[in-house]
Amino acid sequence: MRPDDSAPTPAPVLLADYAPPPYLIDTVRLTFELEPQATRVTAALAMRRNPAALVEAPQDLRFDGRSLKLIAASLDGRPLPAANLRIDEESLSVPAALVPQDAPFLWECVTEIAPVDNLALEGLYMSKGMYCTQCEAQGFRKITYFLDRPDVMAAYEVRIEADKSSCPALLSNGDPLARGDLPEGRHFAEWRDPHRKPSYLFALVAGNLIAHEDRFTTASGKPVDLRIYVRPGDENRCAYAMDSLKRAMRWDEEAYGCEYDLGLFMIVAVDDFNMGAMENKGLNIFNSKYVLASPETATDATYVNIESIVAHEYFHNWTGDRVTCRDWFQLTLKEGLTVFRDQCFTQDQRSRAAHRIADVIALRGRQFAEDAGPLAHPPRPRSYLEINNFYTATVYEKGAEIVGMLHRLLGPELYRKATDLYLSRHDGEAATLEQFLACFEEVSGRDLQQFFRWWTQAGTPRLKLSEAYDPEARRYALTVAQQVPPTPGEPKKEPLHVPLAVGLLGANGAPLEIGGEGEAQTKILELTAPEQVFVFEEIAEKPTLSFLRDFSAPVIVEREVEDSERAFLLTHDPDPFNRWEAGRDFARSTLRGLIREIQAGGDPTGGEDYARALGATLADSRLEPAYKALLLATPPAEEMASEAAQRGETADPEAIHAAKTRLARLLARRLEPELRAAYAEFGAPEPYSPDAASAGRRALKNAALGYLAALDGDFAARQFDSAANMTDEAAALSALVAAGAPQAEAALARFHERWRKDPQLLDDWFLRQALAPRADLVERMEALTRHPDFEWRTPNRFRALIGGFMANHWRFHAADGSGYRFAAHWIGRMDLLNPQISARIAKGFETWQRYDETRQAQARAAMNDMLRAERKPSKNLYEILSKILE
Ligand code: B3K
Ligand code: ZN
Repeated sequence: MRPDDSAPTPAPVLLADYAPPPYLIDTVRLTFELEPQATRVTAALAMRRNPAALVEAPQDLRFDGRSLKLIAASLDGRPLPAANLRIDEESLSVPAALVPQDAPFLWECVTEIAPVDNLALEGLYMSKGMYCTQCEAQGFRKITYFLDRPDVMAAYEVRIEADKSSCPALLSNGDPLARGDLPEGRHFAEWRDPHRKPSYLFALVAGNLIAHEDRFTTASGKPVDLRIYVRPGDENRCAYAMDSLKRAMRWDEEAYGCEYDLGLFMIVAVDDFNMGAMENKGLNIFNSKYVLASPETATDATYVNIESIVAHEYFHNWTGDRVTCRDWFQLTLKEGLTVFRDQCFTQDQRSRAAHRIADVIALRGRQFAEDAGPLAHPPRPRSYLEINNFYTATVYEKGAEIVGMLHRLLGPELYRKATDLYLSRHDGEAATLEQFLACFEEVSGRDLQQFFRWWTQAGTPRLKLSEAYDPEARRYALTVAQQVPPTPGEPKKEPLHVPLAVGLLGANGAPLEIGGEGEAQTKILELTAPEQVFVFEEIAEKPTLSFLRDFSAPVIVEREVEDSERAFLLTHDPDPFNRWEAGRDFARSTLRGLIREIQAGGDPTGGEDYARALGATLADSRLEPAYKALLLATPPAEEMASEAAQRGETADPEAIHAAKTRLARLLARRLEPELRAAYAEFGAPEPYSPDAASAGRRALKNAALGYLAALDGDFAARQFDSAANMTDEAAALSALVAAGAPQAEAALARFHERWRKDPQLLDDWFLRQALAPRADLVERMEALTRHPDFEWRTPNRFRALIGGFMANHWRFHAADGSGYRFAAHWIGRMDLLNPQISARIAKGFETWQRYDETRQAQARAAMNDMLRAERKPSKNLYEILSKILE
């Protein structure tokens, strides 16, 4: 189905069209005269022809530039009259005849921009009186005319001039050079970044900011000043981010041999930000919610996020900044690799099993859905209309799994050799995935060309298994077949190279000897053919298979097993991931049964077996509290809908909701003694510490509370009233709201009264309500959008209420289409201001084909409405919705 015919159809950018730039920029000098309405930017670029350009004939000098007012331009000091330039909405070109071809030349230009009017938050904009930038992917062209592509790398010098009283802090990349006063209450600062970088890593910040300071000494003894800049009043909420930063710096030295390379590293917290954070060289800019934390205001989950995002952005200093991407199609080269690095860091800092499980839940929830729907694309896409639409779960999380598979196939030593080679060989360069993989091939002597397909082919592989055991021959044979279903634009798929970590268990639950690693006897099998048989000899008894341990590859395993086998693995599998997986699978099969019973009408009866198995694991003293908390969380509605789609069935939001409610109540009743015991054991007040063990105890206690709240609202209300930290307070509030307890309203009112001055907690207050399982939720949402605190232009607030609502599976997919219409109305409004946010949130519609025809018609109408020509949808939103509708 094509969207409305009158919608615009912009031209796509193709990977196949990549050509090196005709010109290069060696150095950049920028002067900013900051004014909210009229900031002057003077740029001086030392340039030359690119000797590696493919075309011999002189080329026009074409700069990217958007929404710029050109004041003056010159080449080698000679002014260029406007009549000599071709300027359109996206660029400025100087005819080839005017551009020196045999000698370096100097391009200078003055442009004017209005940061205060920049509500798209891309380029130079203002957030609560402070100037800041966001240039990735193509925001620099909204600051000055430039060759705004990652393979043009230059050394930068920056001078910032601004009002001294409103902007005491003037920051840019690299090292500070000079600062001083200017007439009329203004002052200046100069910065120099010695490392060549692409324009997307440029950053500038100016405002009333206070630095929380610390110091770090690198492995080779170089001192580094560390500063986290925040608004006055927030400086006592930076300690955890700083501590995370220092741990990340040390970890990167130890795990990758990567040392920091400047004398200063800065982080700035900004309230209005399109995403989580940004890795600008030496000057990371963060969404405040991933910097600020105190026990009273931040939950354990926030602490974990801060730790991993601080680490992620810091790790980009090598994987992204020192070695960047040749073009935006290679985005996963820096993002997949850096996510893999931050995941390993978190696992090392906290519990390996619990965080591997959390990463897989996130991958399945977001990436598998993307890979199975109309927006499926390979981690290295072949075309885009708007690159900002490709900061996806596929590029990031599947990209990380791909690097993880390389780690698994080669082992830790060769993996490290390969990354050492990659980082030294391509230091200061803009690289490709081919160059990255070549390093792995070189150090291992292996041919990894088939493996490369993981980056170029979309879709999640499906594996089918069959087992045969021959007691006479003491032989066990496992046949694995792989198949990738077609995805948009890719009808035919090639087989992939898949590492499969497996183990076999005997009837007593002990691992069988199969020549594998460690006590769990885990063996890595390499699947490369469409179908392959793996034979295990000397197997004395019919084994139970533990397949895809630690989730060794991002695949879907299609295998029907009995609940008794799930219960057996849930008790015995020595691989903690697979043990949890058995429990999750058991929960899914239980919910499936309940859904079927509900659809058939009458009172559902299922769930008793699952409750018994879960009760046994809760009583198992060998398991960590954090792990038990994970086992207690039943699959979200989204996972059940996605599973129905995988089986070729129509997802039924009403039945899923009813089944989940029924199971939660059943578990609460059947496991009440165990849940109360867990609550009593871990519920005693203790001074707050964000460490993993304490967080794990709180997680189990609050998971228990979540169930018990459905039986006893006063129980959760008591915790809400007496909580000494935000983890306990927010958990109690969520439990009350999720259980629809009568005490919920009073708790929400108190929470608002207590925290209305704190933007992050106000976001949370909106989010909790958007997630409420209430039949009348859309009316409630309409009222919330009229609430004076609903500052909808702020991305965090918009994401909390509108994005939160779209994550409320039951209500967003309401049969009457009210959820779709509500979301579409707000996405359409946001699109006029901030297309990155509207397009990202609109992805919530991507699963519309899983549902019945009535819902599909409602969703289609809502999407077509957003695309109506008179609404002038942005290129970002157009690309997402037209693909979803196709
Ligand atoms: N590289 C940035 C994301 C930029 C998104 C541009 N729309 C943050 C990160 O991945 O670290
Ligand atoms: Zn990143």
